[in-house]
This record gives sequence, C-alpha cells and structure tokens, in this order.
Amino acid sequence: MIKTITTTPYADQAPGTSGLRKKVPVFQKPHYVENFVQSIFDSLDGFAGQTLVLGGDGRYYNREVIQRVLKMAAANGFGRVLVGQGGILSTPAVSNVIRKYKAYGGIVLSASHNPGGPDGDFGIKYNIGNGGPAPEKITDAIFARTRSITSYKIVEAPDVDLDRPGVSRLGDMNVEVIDSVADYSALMQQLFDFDRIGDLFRSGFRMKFDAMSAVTGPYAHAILERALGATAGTVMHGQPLPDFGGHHPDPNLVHAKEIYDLAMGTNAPDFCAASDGDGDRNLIIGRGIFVTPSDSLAMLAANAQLAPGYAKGLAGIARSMPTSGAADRVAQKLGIGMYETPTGWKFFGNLLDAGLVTICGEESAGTGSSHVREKDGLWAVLLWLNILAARKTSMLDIVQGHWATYGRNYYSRHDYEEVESDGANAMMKMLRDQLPSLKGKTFGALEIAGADDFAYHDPVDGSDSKNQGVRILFPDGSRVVYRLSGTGTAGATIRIYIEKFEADASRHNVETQAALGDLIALSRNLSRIEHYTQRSAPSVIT
Ligand code: VG1
Ligand code: CO
Repeated sequence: MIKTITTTPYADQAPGTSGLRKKVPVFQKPHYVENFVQSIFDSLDGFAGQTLVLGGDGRYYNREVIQRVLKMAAANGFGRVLVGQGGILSTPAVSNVIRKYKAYGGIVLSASHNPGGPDGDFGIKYNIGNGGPAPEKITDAIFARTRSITSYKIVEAPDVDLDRPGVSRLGDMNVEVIDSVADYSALMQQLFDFDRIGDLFRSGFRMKFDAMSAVTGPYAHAILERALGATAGTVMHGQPLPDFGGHHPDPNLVHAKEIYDLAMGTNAPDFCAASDGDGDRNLIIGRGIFVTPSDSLAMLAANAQLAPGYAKGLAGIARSMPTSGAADRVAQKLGIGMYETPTGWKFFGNLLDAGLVTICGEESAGTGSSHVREKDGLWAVLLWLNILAARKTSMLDIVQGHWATYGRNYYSRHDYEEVESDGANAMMKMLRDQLPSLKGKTFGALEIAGADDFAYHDPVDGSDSKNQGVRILFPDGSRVVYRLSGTGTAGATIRIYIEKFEADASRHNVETQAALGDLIALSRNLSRIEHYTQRSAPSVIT
C-alpha cells in the first residue's frame, strides 16, 4: 500500500521569507510538490505516530495538494492529521490548532498576499510544534534535502472526503476533518471582551471588513457578524475563491483600495479593516484616518491592557528591523523590553517562547501576540475593536492622541516589483560596497550618521542571521532601509523603507509622502535605483 517513488531533485526549492513560493505551473511539474513535502519530513525526526496539522488558504491547487500531503503523511508514519474542513485553515488558525492539540507540527498551503489562480502563485510552509514558522536551521535543512532527494513515500488510496467533519482512516493514519473556525473563535473569546464589543455594535458603531475573497471570510462572518452581532454585510468579499476574484489578496492601499475609499468617503463606517490571502495580515483604517501598520503596532501595544487577555500588561515588544520605531517609544514609556529582528515571523518565535515579548509586529501589516506563533489579521482587528469599545472614542482621536504623547513616526514603503534580478542584485551590492564610506556624507541638509547591513543575534538560541537589509541612519532617528523581498515569484522586488520622526504636534498632519520628501529623494539618488532598474517610480507605495 505504501509506494516508494523514484524522483530527481529540483534546484529551486529554497524556502524564502515564508516558505516555498512559486507559480502554480511550477508546483504542477512532476513530483515538485512531493519532493518538497518529503524533504520536510526527511528533515524532521520523532514524528512517528504524532499529529500533523494541515490546511490552506483555499487558493487554486489547494485541494489537490492537501490530498497528496495526507497520503505522504500516512506513508511517512504520522499517526493523525487534523485537516481543516474543505482544506481551509488560516495561518493563525493552523498555529492555534498545533498548540491546542499539541501537534508535532503543521503544513500551511498558501502564498499569502500573492495572487492565486492557475497562473498565480502557490506556496508550502512548515510550522514547528510551538505553532510558528520553522526557524532557519530547519528551512536550511529542508533546502539541503531538496538538493539530494532520490525518492518519496506515498500511500495509494482514494481521496479523503474533506467536506464532511469526522474521522477516517488512511493507511495506518487517522484523518480528522475539523471545523476550520471553531478553535480559533474560542481563542478570540478568551482574549477579548466580546460583550463589550457587542455593546459597541449595538450602540450603532459601523464597521466594514474586507476578506478579499480569501481565507478570513468564514472566520469574519462567524466572529464579527454572528458572535459579536455586527450587521449582516459588515464582511465584504467573504467567500474564499480559488483566484481571489482575480485580485491580489494583499491588504494595502493599492489592492485594498475599495475599502480605503470607503473609509475616506462620505458617510464612512467608524472602522474599516482587511486581511490577506492566508489571514495573517491586517489593514486598519478609521473613518478618515489610515493607520500605518507600524503605528498600529505601537497603538495596540500602548492600549493592549484594555483587553482582558492582556490586562496584566506586556512582557515586551518585538518588531522587524524595517518596521518604524514608533513601538520603541511605547516600550520605553512602559519600561519593557524592545527587540529588533530580521523580516519574517520566524524570528519572533524564540522571543515569544522565552516569555520576553507579548506583542510583535511588522511594517508589512502583520501584528500578533503570544496567543499563537504567527501574525494574526483578525486578532489585530478584534484588539482594535476592544480598545475602541473600552475607550469609547474615535480612531482619529486615539491616533492623534498617540502622536501627541509619543511623537509621530512618518513612514512609507516603496516597492519596485518584478524588476530584473541582475540589476537588483547589482544595486544591493553597490550599496553594501559603499557602507564603510557613508558615515558623514551629506545630501543637502541630511547628514548620514551611520550605515550598516543589519545582522541579528538571537538572544535565546544564539543563532546569527546576517545580510538582513542595508540601513542608512540619520542623527534624528530618521532611516532609509533597502532589502530584497523573499516572497516574490518573478524577478526581484526591491523594498525601500523610509522613516522620519516628528516630535512637534503642530507638524503631525502633513501628507506622508510630502513629510518624507527629502528622504525619498535621497533614497533614490543614493541607490541609483532608476539606473539599476530602469524604473522611474515604485510600483506600489504603502
Ligand atoms: C513579506 C513582508 C514580511 C512578511 C512576509 C510574509 O516578506 O515584507 O514582513 O513577514 O512577506 O508575510 P518579503 O521578504 O517579501 O519582504 V505573508 O502574509 O506572505 O505570510
Ligand atoms: Co499572509
């Protein structure tokens, strides 16, 4: 019944910032999925008879790959797989299920914010027993294994019925189809004051949540509309579609423009939000006020104790290096630890496990806490709702009050998507080569105070991660950061992150791009980006 199939390695199965991501036709090559999944299993030990959690964001190819992973898990000796109904589990839901049922690990099928469909993207990610993304030690081992793999194991059996909850047998393994939403919803009810948020909705508070035809639809319907009593229609695009309706399920100002326009329009709802393909990101917009993810992290941290799950206060805060320093100011005021990590949620796991931090965030619209080991889109929305319900005031008031107390970190990210890899690599090399000579150089009124290539030493396991992004630092705390994306599937994507701190409240209402104008110009001149990419402007500004 267990078959061993001969295969040959693919050279391109290196996991990036968040798992292996490729175009669907690449994943459809013979044995491509199987090679990677077997390489995951071959890089782990001690899982015989243990539980694996499995689910995906519902994108094109999800169901086929779920069946193959089930059959391979059975052939490789897992005792049980918990799989979301219909193959659906959001990334934070997978993290929760792994933790709650003490599973050995989990596999998430998602390319997150990348587009879906037959010509879109697909992805596979492995999460460890703490519920978080595999650390680099494991992803490096998986990649090494993909380079030498010669065979994989799979059970020959009919497909499992994914649509009916319940237990069935596959070889010597149990397959348990679980409700995709129930465990996650129960966790949210432990963390937040649902009665108080319900009162807020009953008092006439209006909200719109854009699920972007991706995985959070069922979660948002169940939690916002059914459990909390928000009016029907609060959730937009709530049905997960294999191609996300042809859109990028990326909750930024370009791809979530519909909800942005709604929030900025006349008769806008009090609160608007969106989440991405796999449900781990969040976009937060109040009536007439966009909150950058970096600001959102700082504001959530400053107010978290208003939610029952965080009433005891925070142990510390962590943010990825490109994320603005707004949260640092909150940590300083609270007198708690602040940690700066490389991009990607896998770097937060150790800090959370060690109890050093409670809340983490990334500028890319990812925020989360110790409740799971992934970023969590709906969690951020619910924490904001809990804060709004407790403070009984508007988003605008909370945001402006925060800036008045802590100062404002103007922040923007400029992405140059799908440029030629050679040009992007040459640009990064040129910047790195210049690093030793940048200190003291002036550009108009701006003098560079320091420049480096960010390196991280993990205080918990002692591991080192180098070359995590070029940082140009200025005396007033302003920064320009350059790095290449590790989640794209075509060419290279250059990200330039620009930040400027403004203490003076009378200058807190300048348009962001204008406030950052001189730094933006400097960031382009210094990198000669137009020369290296032949692009005169970014493709996405967030
Ligand atoms: C991007 C973001 C990063 C995030 C990662 C995964 O990575 O910048 O902050 O953790 O996506 O998010 P990169 O390497 O392209 O900059 V998700 O929602 O795709 O799981
Ligand atoms: Co995501």
